[in-house]
Amino acid sequence: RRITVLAGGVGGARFTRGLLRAEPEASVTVVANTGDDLWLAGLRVCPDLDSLMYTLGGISDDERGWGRRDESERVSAELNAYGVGWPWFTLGDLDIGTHIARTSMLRDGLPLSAVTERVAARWNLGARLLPATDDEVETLVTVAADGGATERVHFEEWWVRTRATRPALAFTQANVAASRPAPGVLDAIADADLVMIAPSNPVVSIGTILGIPGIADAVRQTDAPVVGVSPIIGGAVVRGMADACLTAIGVETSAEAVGQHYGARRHGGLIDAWLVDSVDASATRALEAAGLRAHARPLWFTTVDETAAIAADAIALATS
Ligand code: GDP
Ligand code: FO1
Ligand code: CA
Repeated sequence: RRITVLAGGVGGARFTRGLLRAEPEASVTVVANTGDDLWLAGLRVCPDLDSLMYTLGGISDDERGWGRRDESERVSAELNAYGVGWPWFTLGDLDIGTHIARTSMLRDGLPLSAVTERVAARWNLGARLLPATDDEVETLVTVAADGGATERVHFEEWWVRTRATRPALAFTQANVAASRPAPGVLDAIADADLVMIAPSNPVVSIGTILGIPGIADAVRQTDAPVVGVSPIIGGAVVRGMADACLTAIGVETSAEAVGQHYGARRHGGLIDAWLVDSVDASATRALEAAGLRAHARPLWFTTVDETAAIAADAIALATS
């Protein structure tokens, strides 16, 4: 069975780890968000690709959800002393090794997709990892500035430096109109037996992937069923800042509203089925009325086995 997952960082990585346990025989392709990527201290940093690689490779700091386990921060301290980079954005020493390797290959002229394949080959991921695009498409957040003006800051600055305390007025993806899906992305969606939308941030993770010209159409047109898992439980984000992102695009922070936002494929939307948490069971009727298959069950990723059971239920909902 060929399964293609659209994924962001932590939510996408944890979900995919469970999926691989539930479906050890499946051939899984992960299409990863690259909108959080940035140049920092001369290095190309790809937070969501790295969260996926480290988590699936079994080398992640699971408490934080990003970065390597058993990490040290000596190089970051040196960079801070030189005034290079962002003092509030910490790059671990082992993580910097990944960024140097990646940047070196990019400098040699390889596209990000080829670089990712080479870097990921070191770890036994059990899945193929594809960046959504080889082009630099970075998410910018519009926030209010002094004197009634607005300014745009990089997503990581808005989130990590100011913890989403400046209300987001809009999200834009620099350069997105001219970008193209990375090689293999459209085929992975068209040729899949099942497409899954991970419980990732619907705006800055999944929204950014779907904004790359051609990807949303591929999802609408694939012969495979498309199933999503809600990142919202009981009207709240499990972690992160998806609520602040959803508010900016005028979508309520609820499992039902996010399912409706993706919309039923039979009515021109992106999904056929939507898995919500048990506390959101009352939303299933409205979701079904909107043309979706809907089912409720606990959606907390407490253990890898429990996450595998969630992934298995999502597959059953989409394919039963
Ligand atoms: P990021 O790139 O690290 O922000 O990660 P993603 O975009 O992949 O996922 C972030 C989303 O994961 C957040 O909106 C959370 O609501 C969701 N999430 C995190 N843990 C869980 C969980 O245990 N269950 C569910 N259903 N969603 C989760
Ligand atoms: N998140 C933080 O909250 N603080 C950091 O200093 C930080 C550094 C960092 C370095 C590399 C990397 O791949 C990820 C990093 N993150 C950090 C996490 C991450 O950028 C964001 O939490 C997610 O992208 C949010 O979607
Ligand atoms: Ca992210």
